[in-house]
Amino acid sequence: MKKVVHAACPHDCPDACGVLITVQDGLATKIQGDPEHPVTRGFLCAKVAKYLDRVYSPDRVLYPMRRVGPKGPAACAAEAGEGARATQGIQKQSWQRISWDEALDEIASRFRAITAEFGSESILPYSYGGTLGALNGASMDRRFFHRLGASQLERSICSAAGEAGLKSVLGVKLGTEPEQFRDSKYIIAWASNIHGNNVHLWPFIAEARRQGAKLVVIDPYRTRTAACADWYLPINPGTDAALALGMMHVIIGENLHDADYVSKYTIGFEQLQEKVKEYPPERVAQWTGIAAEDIRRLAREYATVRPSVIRLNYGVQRSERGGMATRAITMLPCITGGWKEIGGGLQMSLSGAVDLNTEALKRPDLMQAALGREARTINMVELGRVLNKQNDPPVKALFVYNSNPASVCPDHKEVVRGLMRPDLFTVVHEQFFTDTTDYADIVLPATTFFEHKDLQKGYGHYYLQVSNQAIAPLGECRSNVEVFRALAERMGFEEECFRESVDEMIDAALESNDPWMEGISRKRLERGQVRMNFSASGTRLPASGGAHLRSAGQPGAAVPTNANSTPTMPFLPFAQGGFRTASGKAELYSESVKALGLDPVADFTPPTESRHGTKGKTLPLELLARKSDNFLNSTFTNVPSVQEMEETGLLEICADDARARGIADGDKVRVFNHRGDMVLKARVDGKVQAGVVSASLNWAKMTPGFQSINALISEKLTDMGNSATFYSVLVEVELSKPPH
Ligand SMILES: Nc1nc2c(c(=O)[nH]1)N[C@H]1C(S)=C(S)[C@@H](COP(=O)(O)OP(=O)(O)OC[C@H]3O[C@@H](n4cnc5c(=O)[nH]c(N)nc54)[C@H](O)[C@@H]3O)O[C@H]1N2
Ligand SMILES: Nc1nc2c(c(=O)[nH]1)N[C@H]1C(S)=C(S)[C@@H](COP(=O)(O)OP(=O)(O)OC[C@H]3O[C@@H](n4cnc5c(=O)[nH]c(N)nc54)[C@H](O)[C@@H]3O)O[C@H]1N2
Ligand code: SF4
Ligand SMILES: [Mo]
Repeated sequence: MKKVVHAACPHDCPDACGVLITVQDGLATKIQGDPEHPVTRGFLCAKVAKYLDRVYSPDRVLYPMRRVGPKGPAACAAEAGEGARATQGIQKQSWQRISWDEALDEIASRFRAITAEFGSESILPYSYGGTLGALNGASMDRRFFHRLGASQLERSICSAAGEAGLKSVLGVKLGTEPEQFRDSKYIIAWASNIHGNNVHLWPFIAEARRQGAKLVVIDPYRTRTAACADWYLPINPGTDAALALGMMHVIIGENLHDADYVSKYTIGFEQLQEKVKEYPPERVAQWTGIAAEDIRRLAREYATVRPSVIRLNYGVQRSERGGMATRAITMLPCITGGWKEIGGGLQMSLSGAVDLNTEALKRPDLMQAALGREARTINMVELGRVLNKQNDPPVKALFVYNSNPASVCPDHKEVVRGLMRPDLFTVVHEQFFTDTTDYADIVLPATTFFEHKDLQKGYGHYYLQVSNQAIAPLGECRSNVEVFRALAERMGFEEECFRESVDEMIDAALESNDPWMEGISRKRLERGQVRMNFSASGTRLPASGGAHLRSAGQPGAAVPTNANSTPTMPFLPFAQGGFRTASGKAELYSESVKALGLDPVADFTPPTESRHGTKGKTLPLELLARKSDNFLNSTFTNVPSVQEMEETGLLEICADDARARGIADGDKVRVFNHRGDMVLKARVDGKVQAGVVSASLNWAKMTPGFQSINALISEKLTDMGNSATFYSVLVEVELSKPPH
């Protein structure tokens, strides 16, 4: 029997694609994009187009496993007498298959014993972006750990600094919808690797360019998007706040701002006007490496070629002062009034539009009941320090799911040292034998999105979806929801919520007072994507439509995109104010930012670990430890057909910096700082400027010496949001000496 199942890609990606899975006699035979999805429109990125290879990979974890060999990847490889290839064949040497009953019993009894001796907060859950599904991302797991009284995890490794910066101005994570980029005349991709990380925005940009729009890219790395831009501005890492302040110096100084919008909908303009006087283009040029004349031109074009829109992505906020940088950039459309126009404004995260009932999903009240107070919170970025130094109480058990910290977490060597602790009981729920399973005591097999049902929101568009289950779980795989349900039962937790079905949980999540959720039911979502119900809220809709509405023949009229969707009108969240800050205005001056000890307007200080920073004299090069275009953080790195698309193990360096060190393209080089080192292959390809080098994230066990590039990254947190500082790192590079 053949059927086509509607699903949604759950990976940590703004696009949240609509997916169609063809199933023949219980076997998935084809994956394709859902052409009905108005944003992702029928195509998938190259890696997910190969998803059948991932689902049916011979390397999947299919059964619960108990460790029998020593912890660590070296042990696994040595035992197998082979190189450090992450295949199940090698891994099997360290593992013994056990039943689910044995696995659950062992986990429950260890958790009980640890709680009795050290308290329940010595148990730490560790999860992040494996799936963004509302249920398998954060529901039964949270109920379980709340009821257990485990430590809470501050999940700030990715975007917290930027979210705090954005919200300090807007009060909410909303912005320009991707569909409107086709109506823009001036598009700035600011720290935004669109072809790599957000590919479904590209067709809208291409459409705008066919109608004469200009694309500007601001990025220290010459991405594929930068290579095809009309204007590429390489910027020194971590200096974006200076550029935004410099642009506002020009815009305000030349009276190019929208005085009417500013007076109606913002507060703090006078203070901003004073502040930007400190940032004339000549001064900003010294930090950013962008010529003063270019800064002037950028500011003038941005303010006058309209509509203009900024696609701001998370690259700027992985920097020590990333919150402030995001804050300063977010002010730009607030002073130009760009928010009023279809195709104007700014997009970073749009996730604030979907107000799921997270209390019902996560049940934080269970923690109160268990402990009589909030459990302590541990920042996921600081895992290395926490495992090695935290003592009040020490972490004695770690439960990892939806994450691969032994690859993705800063200060990799400290993380590994912690994971090697013989007294640490580690459970990893995974689809594959990753870097982190190398340190697990118990590995549990996890389903992929083909094998379970979930509710899927996106952060790069305004559509909600249900991802239906397409095939039965492989082997003995279980979803996150089912694992924590089973564990709750083993622990004797009797609350009704641990027995809720998946459909009941979806229904509970959708039960929300938010008018934008009106009329959005599970039944509708099961058939396909549904746009947030903006028309239910009294949000101002424009009197005359954008180009796409005109081409549909009815200016300003409702245009249904597909039978299952709410009619779509361009959504302009801030056309008439509507900011969700304390003042209700866009806050160019913010008391809450001041309360953090930061400049209440905005300012620029170079990151300490940068060439202009206080540690700038210690090492000469700034490292961008980037993501790969064809992987998703550390996911997909082990799938052979995906590996073929991505060259790994490179250290990209400019010709001058290479020559000064006697390095030629293809040489083996050592990149190092006081935290760690890694041997990579030099690539002199013009992607980075002098003073900057780049290397990308991969599984540690795929590289010689089992190192992740995160061995060079510090645990230092950002100015806002306690995020990681992956892009504020100083290093040196030298020719690698042969071992003998
Ligand atoms: N193919 C692919 N897609 C992905 C991911 C992936 O790993 N691979 N990861 C997913 C995840 S988890 C996320 S959070 C999103 C992230 O997607 P993005 O927000 O795009 O994040 P990054 O790739 O970290 O950074 C974007 C760009 O910022 C640049 N950059 C670095 N430092 C600076 C700086 O100081 N200033 C400026 N102007 N630019 C800077 C980088 O070179 C990069 O090209 O993408 C998601 N999508
Ligand atoms: N150097 C450097 N480091 C980085 C970054 C960078 O740009 N550079 N990016 C950072 C960012 S933005 C992020 S978001 C983090 C991402 O860090 P993580 O969230 O840890 O992301 P992944 O590496 O994708 O690992 C997710 C794991 O979850 C597993 N998984 C997928 N679905 C499920 C499921 O349903 N159940 C279970 N149990 N497991 C599942 C996958 O197999 C995968 O191994 O990495 C950060 N680390
Ligand atoms: S990873 Fe992103 S672009 Fe690729 S299929 Fe998933 S949502 Fe779409
Ligand atoms: Mo991320």
